[in-house]
Amino acid sequence: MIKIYHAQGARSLRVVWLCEEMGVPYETAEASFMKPSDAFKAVNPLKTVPALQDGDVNMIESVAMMIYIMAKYGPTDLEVKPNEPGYPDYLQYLMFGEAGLAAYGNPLVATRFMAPDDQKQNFTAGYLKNAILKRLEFVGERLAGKPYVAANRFTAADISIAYIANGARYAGIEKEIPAPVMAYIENLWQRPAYQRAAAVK
Ligand SMILES: N[C@@H](CCC(=O)N[C@@H](CS)C(=O)NCC(=O)O)C(=O)O
Repeated sequence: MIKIYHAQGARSLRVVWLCEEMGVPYETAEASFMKPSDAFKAVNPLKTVPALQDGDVNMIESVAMMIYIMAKYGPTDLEVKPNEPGYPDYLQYLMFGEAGLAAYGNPLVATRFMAPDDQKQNFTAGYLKNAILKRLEFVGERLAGKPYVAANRFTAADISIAYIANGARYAGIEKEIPAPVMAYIENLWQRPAYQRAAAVK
């Protein structure tokens, strides 16, 4: 069975949510980047959350894990196929959720919690915050009131993007998420599979 090294509110939520949507069996194991267990470090020497084990397979990138699970345990409508018109948007937002949004959050969170007081509001922190908010404006404009970012249906790209609500909370900028994007995410949070995933400790 798939084992997901998970911490509530971390990017492992993407993977747990996807499994819940697909009905793929999984188990979770505790993952902490502050106090990593030996088992977790053995799977992910970087100690970033999540990590995944599936038989001989070890993975450490949440979006790649979603792609792997859909390919191995699908088919699923959460994936958009190359012959569908929404495919370019799907690919773009699947990646954008991490590379264009959440990745900017890590140094911002680290600065918020770990930098000396006189450096918490430095140029880089301001740059990162603006980078995230600018990209969220872009998502909101592209959504233009639609409930999903690609293919006119709920897909893994929405799971990828929606994680930024958690990242923004850790970064202390959750109140600045543009209203149309927050409405889009809150609508996704109504899904029973999301609610089951969010409750997994
Ligand atoms: N690109 C990775 C990022 C993983 C990541 O940075 N996870 C956060 C928790 S959500 C973490 O472990 N941060 C601690 C660190 O970067 O050392 C992914 O999507 O899985």
